[in-house]
Amino acid sequence: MAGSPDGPRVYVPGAVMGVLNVTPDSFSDGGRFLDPEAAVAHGLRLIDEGAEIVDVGGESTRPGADPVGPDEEIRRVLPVVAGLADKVRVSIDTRHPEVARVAVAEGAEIINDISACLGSLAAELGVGWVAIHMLGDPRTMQDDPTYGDVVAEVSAFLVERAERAAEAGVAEVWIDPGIGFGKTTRHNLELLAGLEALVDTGWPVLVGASRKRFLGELAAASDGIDGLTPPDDRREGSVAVAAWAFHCGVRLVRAHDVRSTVQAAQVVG
Ligand code: HH2
Repeated sequence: MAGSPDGPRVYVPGAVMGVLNVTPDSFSDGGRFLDPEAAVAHGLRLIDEGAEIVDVGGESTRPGADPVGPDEEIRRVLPVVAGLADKVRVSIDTRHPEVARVAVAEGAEIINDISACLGSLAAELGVGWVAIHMLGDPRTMQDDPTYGDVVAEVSAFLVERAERAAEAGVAEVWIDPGIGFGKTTRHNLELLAGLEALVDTGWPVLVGASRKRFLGELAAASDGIDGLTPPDDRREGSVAVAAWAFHCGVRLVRAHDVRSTVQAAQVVG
């Protein structure tokens, strides 16, 4: 919500980034959009449902995932970026500079970067950049992640990266606490509880908790069953996190279930 105490209240809803994984092995939509036509059709659906950005990725970064070489990643994402970039803002979800370069040449406007190392490339290419916090790399990040104060440490890391990128000339910098990237369920919940601290840094905040494992764990516990609910069955928790994030001042939520998340944005602003 914006506006002075005496002036009219102006509601500025948060925005939604739709997830489009062109991979065989993503934890939720893996294998569903490997065919470029199916992927572009899904991207168009996400736009219809209200996504302001479609995030195209060609490598799963779920815990334990095997890395993918840049050539294969480019082969997967390029036709999809090309098919969507004149219809919506496309972000390229990659940690590989070669992939970011060709995706931007094809029309991607934002580099969504789990390595948090591609800020100078974003400056060189004149595109936006998302710095995500991750502890280690996807293969090992869930091996006993440890923090003193997770909110303070993640925040300090992101602010340092964001300042460096802005100094290098990136005009659009986002910071993202990296829910699930080297974090236990408790760390994820502490980061969500502390989102206002990230928002208070003044950098626009993006949160991506959609369908992640900790939500499966919490949903199973509330259903009174052992283990995890499957990713497709984590929508309620995902939308609850989105509503909370928007309430805390987060401007962008990355989501598989775009329609429900847009509704949360409209309700909470
Ligand atoms: N999480 C994933 C991928 N990209 N980008 C941002 N900015 N924030 C996130 O939290 C984030 C992200 C992992 O989720 P997903 O893409 O759905 O699965 P996978 O890595 O298995 O492809």
